Amino acid sequence: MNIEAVELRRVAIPLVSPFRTSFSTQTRRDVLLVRVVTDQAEGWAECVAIADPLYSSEYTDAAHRVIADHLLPRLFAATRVNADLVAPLLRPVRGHRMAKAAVETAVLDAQLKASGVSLSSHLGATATHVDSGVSVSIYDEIPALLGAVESYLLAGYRRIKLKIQPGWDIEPVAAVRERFGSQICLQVDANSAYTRSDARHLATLDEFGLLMIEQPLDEEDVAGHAELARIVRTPICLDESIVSAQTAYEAIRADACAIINIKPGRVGGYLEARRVHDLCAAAGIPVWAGGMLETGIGRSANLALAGLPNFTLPSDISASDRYFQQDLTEPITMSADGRIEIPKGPGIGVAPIPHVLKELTVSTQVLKP
Ligand code: NPG
Repeated sequence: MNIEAVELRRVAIPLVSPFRTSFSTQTRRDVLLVRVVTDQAEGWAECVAIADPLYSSEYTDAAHRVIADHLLPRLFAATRVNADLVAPLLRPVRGHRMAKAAVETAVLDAQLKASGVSLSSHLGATATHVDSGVSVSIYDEIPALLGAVESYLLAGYRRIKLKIQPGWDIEPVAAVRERFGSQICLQVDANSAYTRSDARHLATLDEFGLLMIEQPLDEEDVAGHAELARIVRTPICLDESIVSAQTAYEAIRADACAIINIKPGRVGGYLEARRVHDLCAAAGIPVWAGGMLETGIGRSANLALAGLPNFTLPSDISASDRYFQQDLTEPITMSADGRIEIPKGPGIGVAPIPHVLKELTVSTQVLKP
């Protein structure tokens, strides 16, 4: 394919309710969309970086700059491009995996749309539906949390993930177990809010039969997670620490995790995400797809990935209405029994609705070779 132009579009979408984690409270999703126009088709992708560098070092403005100033010039310098060539072309630029993932995914979407192949079949998905889990904010009070969990359970979500932090951990977990029983699938996510000295405290979560504790310690503290895994019985899942197949390999070898959350943006794209999946499958480590408040663009692509066979745990892929009153694409919907269908159309299977996109766009920049 020849790339004719790349559009970098900034979009702001209000969230239906504030999303509070141990690192921030988000009330709006600032999205950077990448549209690649080629001689054969056009492709869309969403960069998952958030507005501030609080989840990882990447953030939206930086992703925008690095794509415009460093990634696209490398892509434009190549005579012909396909998705497999993108990562090697961008390799000289260090880090910036979320930015690289967006560029690669837009090229991949264009390529697959041109050849009429869906992303799910390109990646090797074997499932037609994904088990949907929901991530639940930190609240000021337990009753508000219980109200939220109740509404998600009534909607059909198959698994509840509670965001935790020091001071909001044992009590909310105990309250949810007491109110909704031991049958519901429950896990917690700390977004690295704890330190090694909290090991005994975290072990008190063992009595609640949680599916996993996600990323309790700092992203660089792989050895700490391995130590923790010897003290805490609840399986440890890594998110922020896993930025590539290589780091997944190191973490598994170190016995730092029993489960891995795969976020394509965090590992540099869907092709690397598939490598992480394959490596985990070979090592007997189950995986699930993380989410980063994606619009329908990113969410559809995540559904394709989550159809791979080692995605055996419910993913953070909720229906559009969990976050947005109006999604950028046709809304992603969940069945009453908590399953979401994987798109079958070419590429990511969706595209933005033009008038919605226009309404929510904050700025547009077009770059050409
Ligand atoms: O359902 O899309 C979703 C969000 C799931 O909790 C979720 N995401 O720490 O994994 C996380 C968190 C997140 C959201 C992280 C936005 C970074 C940005």
